[in-house]
Amino acid sequence: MYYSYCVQGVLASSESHIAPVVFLEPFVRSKKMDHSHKTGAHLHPKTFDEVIALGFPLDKLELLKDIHKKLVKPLLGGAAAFAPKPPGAPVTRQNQADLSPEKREAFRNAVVRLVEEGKYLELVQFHRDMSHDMHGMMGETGLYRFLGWHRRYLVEFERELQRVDAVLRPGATEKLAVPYWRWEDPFPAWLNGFLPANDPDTGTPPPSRKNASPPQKANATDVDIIVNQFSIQNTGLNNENDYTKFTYGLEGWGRRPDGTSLPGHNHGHAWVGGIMNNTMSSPTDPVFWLHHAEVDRLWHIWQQANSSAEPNLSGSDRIMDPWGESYDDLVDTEDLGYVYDSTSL
Ligand SMILES: [Cu+2]
Repeated sequence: MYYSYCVQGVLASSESHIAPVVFLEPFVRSKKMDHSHKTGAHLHPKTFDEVIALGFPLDKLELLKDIHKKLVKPLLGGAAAFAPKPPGAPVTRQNQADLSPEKREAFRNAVVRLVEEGKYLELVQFHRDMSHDMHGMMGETGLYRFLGWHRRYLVEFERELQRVDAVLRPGATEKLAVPYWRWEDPFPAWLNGFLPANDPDTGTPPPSRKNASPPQKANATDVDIIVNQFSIQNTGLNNENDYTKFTYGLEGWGRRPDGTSLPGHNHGHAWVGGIMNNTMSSPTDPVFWLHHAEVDRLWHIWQQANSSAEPNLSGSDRIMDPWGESYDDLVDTEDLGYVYDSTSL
């Protein structure tokens, strides 16, 4: 089950009608909820194209964040089990372009096995549950939770990959890790046509990818702006700090020095297209994990030079539900069982 926010102040489940529907002053309206997704005011954009077009509508979202805290979180029940750190040395996440044919095949086979088990759909459902408040389009808290939440999410996926890979390749000397896809590189050709999971909305194979602009995915200059020139970002938020400016640009809300939109994470989703452009169900496409591993790697690189920068998160906002870890548990990748093969942009 997942929840959606609507600007009318109606809170409803998109999957079933057993979820609570809450009307709140002063947003109660007599007209029915608009599900046309044609108005700019609608706050659950279905695609990353819409997310990009929406900008960062902070004014309306702060109220909804409050609604979420008071009314939704208590209804959601317990967190998923804590995943302990795996034993042994950390695994190395590699550039997908450098991955051996054996590892490419092992990755694809492990994903197929997770799909067959039903585990893959369980993982996708974590991302479809927008009540976890893990994207900037959900407001300021979502902006600050974006990096920590997705880091924890990738760890969950990586450990599931390793679990099934140990069965599929019992003699393997190296554990699988999530590869990363540098945005300036072309789409990983070894994943062409590889869409083994069904669209959770329809139960049928997802639409094929587009892999074309617009929007542009970030080039080398854009990535340099995101990581090294983050201080030029003007978020308009109160109490903005280095962390605010960096995550704002990396997620995809930023500006280039000439004032044009700075392509970041959001733009990569829209550029790949197909189900990657679906805000909720994008992890259905396995390239999601490679795209987010690059987000995570760029954060890791930035962290080395900006170790004291912190998101403005306190209390339960700091806990990356449905898991039990707080932001503080997610600062160091080695603690989570992985390192990157390169810390160059
Ligand atoms: Cu994403």
